[in-house]
Amino acid sequence: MGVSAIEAAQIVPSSRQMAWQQLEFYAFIHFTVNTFTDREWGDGTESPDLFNPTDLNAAQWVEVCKSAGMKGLILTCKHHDGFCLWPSRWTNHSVASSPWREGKGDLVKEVSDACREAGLKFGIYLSPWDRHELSYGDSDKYNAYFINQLTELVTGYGDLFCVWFDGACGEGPNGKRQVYDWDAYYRVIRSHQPGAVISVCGPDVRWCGNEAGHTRKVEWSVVPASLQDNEKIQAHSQQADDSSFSKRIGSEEEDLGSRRILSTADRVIWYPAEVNTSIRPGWFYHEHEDQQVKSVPQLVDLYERTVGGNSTFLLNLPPDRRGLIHENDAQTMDALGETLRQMYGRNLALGAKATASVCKSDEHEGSRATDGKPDTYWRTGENVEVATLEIELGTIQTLDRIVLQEAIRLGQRIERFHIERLDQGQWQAFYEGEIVGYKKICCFEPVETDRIRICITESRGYPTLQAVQVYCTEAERLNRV
Ligand code: FUL
Repeated sequence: MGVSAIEAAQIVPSSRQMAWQQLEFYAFIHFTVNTFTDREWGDGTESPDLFNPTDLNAAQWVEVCKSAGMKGLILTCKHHDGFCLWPSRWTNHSVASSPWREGKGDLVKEVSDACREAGLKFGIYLSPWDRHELSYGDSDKYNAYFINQLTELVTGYGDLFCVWFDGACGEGPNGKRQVYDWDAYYRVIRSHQPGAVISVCGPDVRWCGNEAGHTRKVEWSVVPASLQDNEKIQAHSQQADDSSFSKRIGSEEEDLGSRRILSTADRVIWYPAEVNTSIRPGWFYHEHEDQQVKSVPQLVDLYERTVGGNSTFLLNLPPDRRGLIHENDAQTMDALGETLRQMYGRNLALGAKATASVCKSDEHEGSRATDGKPDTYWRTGENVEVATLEIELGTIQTLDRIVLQEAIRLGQRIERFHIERLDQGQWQAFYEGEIVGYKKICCFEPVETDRIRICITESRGYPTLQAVQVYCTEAERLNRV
């Protein structure tokens, strides 16, 4: 029993996890009959006649996502009400029975095509819980139905970057609780979409534990393997048809990967976190929430805590009854993108001289962390767990953000660090941190200096840094005004 820190550092991401992590920020799109009934959960009795967006334009959704700097989009192809946004041959409860595009439409196709055209990755949400389908609860029969639908989606719409499953589960009309055959679902995905991560109720991407935008101070990507089954447990998922989920903080465990946790684990895996939340209180569009769109400063804060906290950021944007992302949300996303581009547009350490206290070889010398290249990195030799990296900015600069990235292909290793600046010949610490992982955005009050030093004081085996970037976001923001 127990895994050592060195053993944990050997665990690395799969190539699909690596590709997914690099997307950083992407959209959830919740859209179905609920948009027209003003509900969060449909009960499956909704008539397909209700589904009739008057002005649907997937290109607008994609443009909105791109304007904010998002790299992908996940569409609710079927939510709990069972209504399919594509003309599934396994049910009539779909767009084919709706007045939209006279029953000839295929929204999954329109959205996946729009994504491809605009260079966004496309992913699918498919709810296993289906409140319309009569076979639900007759486990084998429903599992076959579900696999048929899943197969349509994973074979008919090009490459997917993600299949997103939640664990919601209920009783079928026969009064029996459905038992999902997760392993069979995973096999279908792996065989047709080997590049797609399976998220939440899946082996590749971990739900951060809440939908309120709460983030952990320390988010490990190497965690006990037992967490892989966590969200399959129905008690952990949304329990009621309301918006209270967006205020609740579940899964309170703050520490999932420290040495203390490792010492109690049987096995650890690479299982990185995704933070999902909605730009409005609900997942689906409700007119009465038009004035409750999160503000740009709130979203910047979320971005810095999620993407900058070794997680990815999955932000929901619900299209309205026209089939468009509402102006308030669209304008906010555009302003968010503009703000992030301003804040993170000018890396003051790009190409800066960086000197390491120790490095494994010339190939991994300190300046590899400031060369702006994603595939080069600084690392020390084996068993050198404490090291510093000094960066010369050339002239005195004002800074308030430092972005650090580990070369996670070699595992997640840094456990504790602080950052110092040279002030009249003296090194002074101004920031203390714990993990880094794929990306850590260190936010602090502006300091002035021409030299900083990253001091890694605890790590697993040896530390690496693939990137050190330095920004003065406040000045960039002020320049704009
Ligand atoms: C939950 C669902 O119950 C919500 O309606 C929403 O789709 C959210 C992302 O997942 O489990």
